Amino acid sequence: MSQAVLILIKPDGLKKSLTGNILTRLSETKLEIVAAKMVRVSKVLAEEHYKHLKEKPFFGELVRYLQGELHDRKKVMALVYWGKDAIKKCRELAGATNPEEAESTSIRGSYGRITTSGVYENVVHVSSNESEAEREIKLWFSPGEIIVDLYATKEATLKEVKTNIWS
Ligand code: FUP
Repeated sequence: MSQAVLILIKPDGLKKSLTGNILTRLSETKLEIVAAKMVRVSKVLAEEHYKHLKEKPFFGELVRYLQGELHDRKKVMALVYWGKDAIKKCRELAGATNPEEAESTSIRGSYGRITTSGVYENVVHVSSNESEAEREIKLWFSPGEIIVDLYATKEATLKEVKTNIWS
């Protein structure tokens, strides 16, 4: 069954120049990239993304990590991969959440580390299941940024929304 999955190349992955390497690894899955962009991550976005971990002692540091505060790289690369068993395929390539437990040839096993404060710097995020994938994709992307119709949409007329256009 075709599925969508959110992938984030986190600030440590960008700082270590792993983007090309990670995309090459992910291309082994033969999945289709249906959305991609660079994102400057606000505190609100990072907190919402990791809201299931709000009670954890490492939550504050985790939010700072996703915002790039620990790596002087205040951005992440966000992508949506789409295709058969997308979540399972991408999570297998990513490896276990804890880089020390991740299979050594996986992305996290190869490039992740645990900081002295205990946060897993694990290079990539991969949605854990279909409902999380939907929640996360809707959080990171608007419908027009994705080249296939993944989820139901509705028409809305936005009035007085201030935005920048090319001059
Ligand atoms: P995953 O689905 O693999 O991203 O795992 P989680 O949602 O459980 O964890 C999200 C992030 O929290 C991980 F990417 C790293 C961080 N984390 C820690 O730093 N320490 C922990 O003990 C667990 C998670």
